[in-house]
Amino acid sequence: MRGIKMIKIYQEDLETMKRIVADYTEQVVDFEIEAKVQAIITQVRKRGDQALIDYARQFDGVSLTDLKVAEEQLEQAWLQLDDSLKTSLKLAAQNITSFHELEKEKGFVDASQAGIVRGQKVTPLKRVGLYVPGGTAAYPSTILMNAIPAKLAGVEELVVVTPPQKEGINQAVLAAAKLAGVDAIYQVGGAQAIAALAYGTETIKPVDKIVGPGNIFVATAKKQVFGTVAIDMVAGPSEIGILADDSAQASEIAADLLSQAEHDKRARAMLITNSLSLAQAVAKEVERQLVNLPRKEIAQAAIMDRSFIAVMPQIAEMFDLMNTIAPEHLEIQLTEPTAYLGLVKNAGSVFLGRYASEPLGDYLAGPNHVLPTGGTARFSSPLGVYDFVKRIQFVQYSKEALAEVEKAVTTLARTEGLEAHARALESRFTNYEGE
Ligand code: HSO
Ligand code: ZN
Repeated sequence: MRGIKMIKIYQEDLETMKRIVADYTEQVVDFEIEAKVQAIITQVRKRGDQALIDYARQFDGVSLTDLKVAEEQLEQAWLQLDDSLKTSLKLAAQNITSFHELEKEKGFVDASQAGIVRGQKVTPLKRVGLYVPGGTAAYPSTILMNAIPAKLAGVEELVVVTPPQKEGINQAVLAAAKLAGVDAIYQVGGAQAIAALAYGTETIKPVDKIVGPGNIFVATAKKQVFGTVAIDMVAGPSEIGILADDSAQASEIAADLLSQAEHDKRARAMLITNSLSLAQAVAKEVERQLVNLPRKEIAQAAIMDRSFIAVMPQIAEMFDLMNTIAPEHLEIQLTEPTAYLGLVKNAGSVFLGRYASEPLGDYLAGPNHVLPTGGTARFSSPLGVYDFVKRIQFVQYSKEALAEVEKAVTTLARTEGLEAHARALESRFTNYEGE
């Protein structure tokens, strides 16, 4: 079975496997694109709306009279949406809302020391921009996953930018935006959209944070405007890692691997198992199921170039390797899956057991589908309500409480050579006037 040319099966020791998976991680910086993006940003800053209209003609082949999509169009899109799609979107929105409600963060006040009040308050960002890609990658589900947490956080103004389309903007996207409470949609895409959100034009007001997926131009532009505004993360191609033993069904594992492989030629689908017979059965199933997929060309490239099965005898080693990979999605298809949750150190989102097939989470279980990729789950988290708020801290001291710490503060200040700092404190007790 090792002769299968489709998905590689490795039977190596842990250290060798770790070296092999490291080779799959890519980091690309394209200087040519960096320069092009910089030029576009400069044009938008100089020429505002007119630059956006010119780029729409040049890049999208669309002559725009209005950058903003009329409110009635959103309304219409929702009303005219197919009933079963409406019901599905509503159910998804409900589950995403109930899950993300639980992420809401409260501030605190600490008055446990006499004469001292300290605290932290949580405040929503005022304006947020959400980038929605054009064409077939314009996913209504992604609008819900970004917009719902933003709205729950209390963001005042949430605007969507999306590339103008000759045939008009995807109706399902407009409908999802309406359902999620998006405040305005502008027809502008690419690096120019990111520039408009960061710096503002006559029509588009500058935002505080830009979120949402996009192509290499969008990702590069987001990196370039970071600092002027906040950004979410720069998402790479989708990934799925599956840990399975003999209790799993090969056809189901193969189907789940393919679900992420169909996203992108650079997507990664990885199975780590302690069963050679499962590995062989999954490889066969992947090949069999692939032939019938509408997006087989994309899925096949991902399976051949970027995916693998690793057979490892020990469950502890299986987790060790998977934690090194830090996959965006992790399925645990072992007997008693929940018992293993403690061994998961690095993953974006975990799917436990046979019935938690990954696409369930892509659409409607409730956890977010905007997740860290490319190993960044080592240090970052799913998109959530907490990404749309900031924290502000405060203190209040009585005169007596300040007197108690005066010496400590002035000592620290003078050690740092900051005399004015020390005197500011002392001015509460000593009058320097006329000195
Ligand atoms: N699996 C994708 C999200 C998505 N799937 C959107 C379907 N639509 C990235 O995690
Ligand atoms: Zn997906």
